[in-house]
Amino acid sequence: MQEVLGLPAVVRDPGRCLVVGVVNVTPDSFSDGGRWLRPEAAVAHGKALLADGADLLDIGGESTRPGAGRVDVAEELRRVVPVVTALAAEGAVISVDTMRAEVAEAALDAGATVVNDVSGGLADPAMPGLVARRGSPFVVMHWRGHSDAMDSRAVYRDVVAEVRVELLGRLDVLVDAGIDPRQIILDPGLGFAKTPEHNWRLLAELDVLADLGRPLLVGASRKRFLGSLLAGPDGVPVPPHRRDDATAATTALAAASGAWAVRVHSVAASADAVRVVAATVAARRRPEESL
Ligand code: PMM
Repeated sequence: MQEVLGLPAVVRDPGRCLVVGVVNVTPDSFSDGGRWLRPEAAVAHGKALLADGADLLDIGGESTRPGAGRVDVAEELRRVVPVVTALAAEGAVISVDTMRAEVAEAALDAGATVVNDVSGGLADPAMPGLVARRGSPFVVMHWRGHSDAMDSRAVYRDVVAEVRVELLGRLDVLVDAGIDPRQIILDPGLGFAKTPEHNWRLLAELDVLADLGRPLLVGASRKRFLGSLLAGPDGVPVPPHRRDDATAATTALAAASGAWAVRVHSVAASADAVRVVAATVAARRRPEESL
């Protein structure tokens, strides 16, 4: 597994795919909007995810569901900072899910370690400079524009090849901006300017992206393509909270393809799944020890 500069020892090399638990402090996220909007509820939820086996917590105050508008920066800070402060005090390793340098900086000051930017540093020109200056691990997701426009940009001739090239392009730009490449974690951005077919294709060929020389984070949890897959005869997608078993299946697939981490809303089954994959991989590497 490739090194990520700036991570604390507890999550540096666990010998398996890491599990990142999601804490959305938002009224409108598609998967869990409104449930953890009060800081006390968000903190309690974060603690429950840690108890279920989360290695990191990803805390965000802006919904990126398709069609969503932007939240203003003061409100995003108001949602995120107290929750980061409280969960950092519990010893959690925290990533802040934000496209804004100002929010990222406040979260880092409050105890966050990782910056998770779904725009990969494109939405805020100040983000690359901040990440370079702070030396924080930086999740760079594949992104083609804000949520109100992304569905119209889900056009590819070869989604895997194009996501690969566009992520490599971001890597170049960010390194030119002064970020150490060892800080960078890449993410294919499932559901962001992607149709269900694009998401399945990316999941099927994650190994192509896992080969880019940087760790890969995969966020399939509760996304629409899982809801559509599981639709009943009426064709109605199952609701987000009924997508967790399918999410755990995607965790196993991602871990088996060499993903560094998965980002999930419900942690327990994924924490088991990454251990199953690690044990299987370890057994495969020691054929002389098997009967
Ligand atoms: N997906 C969502 C939000 N943040 N961050 C990364 N790095 N990768 C993702 O796939 C991702 C993300 C959308 O899901 P949510 O609104 O339910 O959290």
